Amino acid sequence: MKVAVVGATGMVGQVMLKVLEERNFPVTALFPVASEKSVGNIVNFKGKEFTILSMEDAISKKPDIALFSAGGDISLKFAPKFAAVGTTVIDNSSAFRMNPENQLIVPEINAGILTKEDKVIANPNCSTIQLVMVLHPLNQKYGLKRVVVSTYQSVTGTGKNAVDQLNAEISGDKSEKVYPYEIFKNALPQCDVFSEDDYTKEEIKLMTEPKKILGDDSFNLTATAVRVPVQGGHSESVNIEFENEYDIEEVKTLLSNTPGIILQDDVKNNIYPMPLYSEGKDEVFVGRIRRDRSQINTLNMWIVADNLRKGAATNAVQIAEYLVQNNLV
Ligand code: 2RA
Repeated sequence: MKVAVVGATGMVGQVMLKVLEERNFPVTALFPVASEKSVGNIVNFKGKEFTILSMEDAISKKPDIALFSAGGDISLKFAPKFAAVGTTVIDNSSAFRMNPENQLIVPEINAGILTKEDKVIANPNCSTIQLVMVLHPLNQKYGLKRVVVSTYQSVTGTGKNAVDQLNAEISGDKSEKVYPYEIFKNALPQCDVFSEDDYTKEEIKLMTEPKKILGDDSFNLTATAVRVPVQGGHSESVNIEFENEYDIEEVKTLLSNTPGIILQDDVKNNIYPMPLYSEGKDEVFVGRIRRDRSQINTLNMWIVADNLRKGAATNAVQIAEYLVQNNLV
């Protein structure tokens, strides 16, 4: 497969290259793409050096697949140009996610809807992916009625500059300013910019994308997204009201048997998911599953995943693997 990675020097782009290598994706030619100022620089892949190309040069190579993680404006401008030369684009930006023309895919849930005609496929938001990985089996078994999610999101979700701000503040340097406030020893109830009804764009993604992925508009969903001084992954406190009664042990068994999920739930031994230990892993970790005594058919749980991997790069590569395995590219 001829593969372009657009945004190859960014945090997600770097992880995309790493995951392509780790999973031995059948890359016969690699076209790393980054901003004009990076053209000509070198990226390493499978022990070889590859020169960063301009967007135009990469399009002219007519890759089979292009993995994008370079922001919505770049995706809107260039994804259609790649598609026009026959490339299948898997886009990690929010540009196409809620467009009815484009599929929004978590392979374990809805890859089956993909066809050869899907030339620009949207990769969901990181905090959405880890949430729906858990909601999907539960929805199938018990039916979702209402979901309340509060996130505790890693600074890696904002990018390298935010990681630099946190590390600088840890060492006492408060000059870096990606966020409106210091992030060290703090929690910012703002991920991305504020939008309609005083929700942030991140919260709106969490309230809309799951319904498209699950193909189910029948349940209610509300979210609060918070940035915390963490680097390993996003954590989510989730309260789920089902349409029907459930058995807590049955829920744990169901999730434990769901591919891509690892149950870490043994509070007697202080076993529960934590972002420090999810970093670099591809699974979604679930724990603290407990009945909500304030409301029938309702439970609480805690979900953690590496937002750069299953939340972005790994999910995108898994979509590419599905396309190859099913002769859709
Ligand atoms: C964030 N989910 O964490 C967004 C984009 N990666 O900032």
